[in-house]
Amino acid sequence: MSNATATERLRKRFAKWDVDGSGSLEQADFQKEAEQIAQAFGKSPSGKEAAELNDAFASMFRHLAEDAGIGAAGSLTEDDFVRVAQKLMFEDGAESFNRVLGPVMRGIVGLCDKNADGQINRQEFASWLTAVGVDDAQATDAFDRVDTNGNGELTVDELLDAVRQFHFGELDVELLG
Ligand SMILES: [Ca+2]
Ligand SMILES: [Ca+2]
Ligand SMILES: [Ca+2]
Repeated sequence: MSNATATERLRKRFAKWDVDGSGSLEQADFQKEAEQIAQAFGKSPSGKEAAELNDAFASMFRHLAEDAGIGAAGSLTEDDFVRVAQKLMFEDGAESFNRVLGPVMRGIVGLCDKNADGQINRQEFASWLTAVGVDDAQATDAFDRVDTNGNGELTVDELLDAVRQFHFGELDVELLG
């Protein structure tokens, strides 16, 4: 694991999540992010799936804000974000990470899971990566790396592991856009 890679990836994540470009993260950024993700998956930004994803982002933001010592109505600076996200990933461990990011991942899976079996197959994954801007050629390779038990379906846990590994610099598949 390279700590420099991890920090750089968190800074990029911060920049992506700062949807309004204010230089800090607020609850409102995540509402816009949820709407944009829903639209990228061809769903209505005011629909049920977008609302669920918005709730999931809101609960994640509350956790990060609390850890940073600010209220849920406050703003997270880039340094705050990198510090609390690093603590979550490198100190708190997989269980805490999955608890905080799990609802967001389930929300995205809900948008992408066309056959509604709670898992992501190859075809669903290809449309996921298209929605976040990864080309098809990379999708097959990425699927095999995320599908660690090789059963042809991605579970929420396999997807969460992949996000952690991406942020550890161990995997180059960016699932969150
Ligand atoms: Ca912002
Ligand atoms: Ca499915
Ligand atoms: Ca699997």
